[in-house]
Amino acid sequence: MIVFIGLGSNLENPQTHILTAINDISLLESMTFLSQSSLYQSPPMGPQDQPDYINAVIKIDTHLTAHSLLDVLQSLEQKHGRVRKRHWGERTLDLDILLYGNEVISDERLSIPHPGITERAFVLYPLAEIDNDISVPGKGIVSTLKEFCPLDGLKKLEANTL
Ligand code: A4P
Ligand code: MG
Repeated sequence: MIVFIGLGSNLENPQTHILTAINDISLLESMTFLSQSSLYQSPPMGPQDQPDYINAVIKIDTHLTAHSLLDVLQSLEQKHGRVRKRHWGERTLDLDILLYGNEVISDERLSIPHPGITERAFVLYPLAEIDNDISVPGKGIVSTLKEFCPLDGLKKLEANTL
């Protein structure tokens, strides 16, 4: 299954958290790393008294079910010292399953496509960088969705390596 994963961090050198997480994911036997967007910086969505975020999106191929993939990603979040504080609050590493093929999943653990995709510049712009023609089930094509989504201060970073 082709899967897009959104990465976000705004604590303890966020750029390093994102890049090491991408590297960790690329080494996992349960998935094949296919491509990644640039890193992007943006002001926080939600509580404003927290640092700017660094975000990126990666594309992988995996045989894992969406729920097993979530288990793997959550243990990676734990490895990066993630402590859940407040909703939409600061975090060392946030891993969201944005798209799982063309599947629509809605249960107590998973909402796929990720409900925030269409309103979040820090998700849509990196997705479009990987592939403008990605389809978000029930919502449309990424390039079109992007036209209706203001940048909200999103900036592409030049340095994308450790
Ligand atoms: N969950 C449901 N669907 C999914 C999915 N598709 N992928 C469940 C991953 N997890 C999913 O996650 C809570 C639960 O969501 C998980 O246990 C899983 O079962 P969480 O990350 O602890 O949730 P949260 O932080 O309380 O809320 P939420 O809505 O997940 O936060 P977001 O959407 O991750 O947003 N500003 C900028 N500029 N950039 C950011 O990346 N991120 C956030 C957090 C806030 N502001 C931001 C950014
Ligand atoms: Mg999350």
